[in-house]
Amino acid sequence: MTKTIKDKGGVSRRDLLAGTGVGAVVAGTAVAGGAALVATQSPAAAAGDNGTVKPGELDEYYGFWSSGQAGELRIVGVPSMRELMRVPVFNRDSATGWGDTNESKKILTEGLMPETREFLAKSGLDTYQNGDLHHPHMSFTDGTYDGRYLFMNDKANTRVARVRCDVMKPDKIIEIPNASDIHGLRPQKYPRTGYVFANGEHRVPLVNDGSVLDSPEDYVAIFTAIDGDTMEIAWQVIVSGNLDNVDADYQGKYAVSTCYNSEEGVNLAEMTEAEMDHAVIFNIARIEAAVEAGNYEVYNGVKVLDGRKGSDLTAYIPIPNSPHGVNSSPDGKYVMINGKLSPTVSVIEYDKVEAVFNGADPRSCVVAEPELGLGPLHTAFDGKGNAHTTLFLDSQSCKWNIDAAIRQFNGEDVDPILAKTDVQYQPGHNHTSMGETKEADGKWLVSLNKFSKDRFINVGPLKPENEQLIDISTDVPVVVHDGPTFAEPHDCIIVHRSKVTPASIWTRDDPTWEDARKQAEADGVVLEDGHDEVIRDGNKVRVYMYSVAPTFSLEKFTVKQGDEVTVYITNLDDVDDLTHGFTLGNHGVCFEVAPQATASATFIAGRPGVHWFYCQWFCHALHMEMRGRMLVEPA
Ligand code: CUK
Ligand code: CUA
Repeated sequence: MTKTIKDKGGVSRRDLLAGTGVGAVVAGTAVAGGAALVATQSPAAAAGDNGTVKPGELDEYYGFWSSGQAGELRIVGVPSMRELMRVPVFNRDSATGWGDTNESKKILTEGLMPETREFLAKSGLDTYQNGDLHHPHMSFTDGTYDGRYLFMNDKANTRVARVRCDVMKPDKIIEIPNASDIHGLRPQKYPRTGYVFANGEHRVPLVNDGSVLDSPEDYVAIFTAIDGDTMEIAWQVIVSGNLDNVDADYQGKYAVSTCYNSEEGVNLAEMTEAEMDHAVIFNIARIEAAVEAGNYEVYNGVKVLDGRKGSDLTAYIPIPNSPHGVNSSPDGKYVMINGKLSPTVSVIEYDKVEAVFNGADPRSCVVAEPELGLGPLHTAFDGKGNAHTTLFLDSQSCKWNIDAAIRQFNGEDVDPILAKTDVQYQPGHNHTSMGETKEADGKWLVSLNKFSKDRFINVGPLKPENEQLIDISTDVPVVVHDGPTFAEPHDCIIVHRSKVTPASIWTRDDPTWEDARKQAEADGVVLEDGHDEVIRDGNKVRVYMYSVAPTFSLEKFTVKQGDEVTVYITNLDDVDDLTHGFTLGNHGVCFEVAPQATASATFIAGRPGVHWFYCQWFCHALHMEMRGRMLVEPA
């Protein structure tokens, strides 16, 4: 049964509940076994202050949100659900100049494969213009967040990016060779990150050079381990089936991926034919030993090991049916494989995995398989032994007890389901506060719902999604906030603010503008000095200037039509929140220069004439006056 959105004609149950004036609507739903849970609201929600962060108050958590096909990372305050910042990663951004400045272009291009750069150049591009960012995850030390980096995938163009948590900007973006479409991504939790595991979702020929086309039996999917410190690829493993999501354990022994399409088909009918697919468990020690022993082939400069069925590097655990999400429990004992086309979540006990690698029946590590409802996609944890699973088709979040599920699996007459909460509508990922770490605190759950339908005033045919904040501190979870979002956050993490300490101003020796610093030195300019200069070098012109609110140090400079001009701006203001910008009229040039940063862009001087440049970041009472002229002489 697919849950439809709402009765169009009459008054629905949701209308009635919504009419109580409590923002929180929860439906206690009759569950298998007959015990109906009573709809409830938490006392705090009734008082109207749960999830409310008053003006001037600060959030307790950072939410790091993906944005799917928008290609950026978003920072959201939790529990207020206020969007605090957007961090462009795989996309271009008009406000900050990400994708246009020399500094960002370097990060966006240097990790591409040479042949990619070559074919993009033929289209007049330095790099891809889009990305599909599904999974942002923070680096770990000893099973919890360490505040160093965020890692994230680009499904569209097979890339992985790293964002520095001190300045909240990407510093490395790499293309993954041999794989096709990086989807699942998680960092190693223990002892530290360490590896970043990335799943190539689609099966392609290895090597994909056109010599193999329409013989899918020769296609493979590739699992990649990236060194999170260097952002170089450590090794890759070929697997059977399509790879979907991945998680790591809390002992540093295993990574676990879901695989659908064990049929290895190429169309929908073929891909969903079998009742059982599998989870594949990667044995990290054995893989490292095989690398050490030289048991690999090198493709595109990367060590590739064969982990297909029958290999001793991997274990294939049969799972019903096209499983999707994979989530390790914070006690480190279990990993949940979410059934998607099966109403079940399969619980694998990590301690039973070693026996499987030593020849035991692969299903012997499955210790529970509770039937939760239709379309289980992802599971989050409260750190108190309970799990919350999104039910896409039922449009519900299901709270269940892990121990009870195990006892039920062992034949005891017990119902593991504790509550079902309606969400609006069709949830994909969910996430709890600190829930993917050993410090899961059981306070908040966010349900990332794919459709908002009638929850907001109509904005036209393209609707926002709806991300709901759910209070899970009480026995029955309570929805306390609706949050519209633009396309299309798949996943998020909720990180206690004590784990992250971003800087307020840049430090002058930051590596981001190292190229600018070197060029300036070669030109006899010291960037920090309050030094401005216009250097002509053939038809290349380098313009160095600095900004101090509310002025640019150069009020004008002169170039010739057709010159290749690079403008370097150093923001000498060292005051918190005093960002300047540089927008050059009619040249497509615009970038951010935060306090103490240097940024630059290169462009061809266009039409002869006067072109104003101005600061586009409001910085001062005289911000409108912060401008100057580029004079372009006829060629
Ligand atoms: S996936 Cu989108 S709902 Cu890319 Cu993590 Cu599950
Ligand atoms: Cu500087 Cu506005």
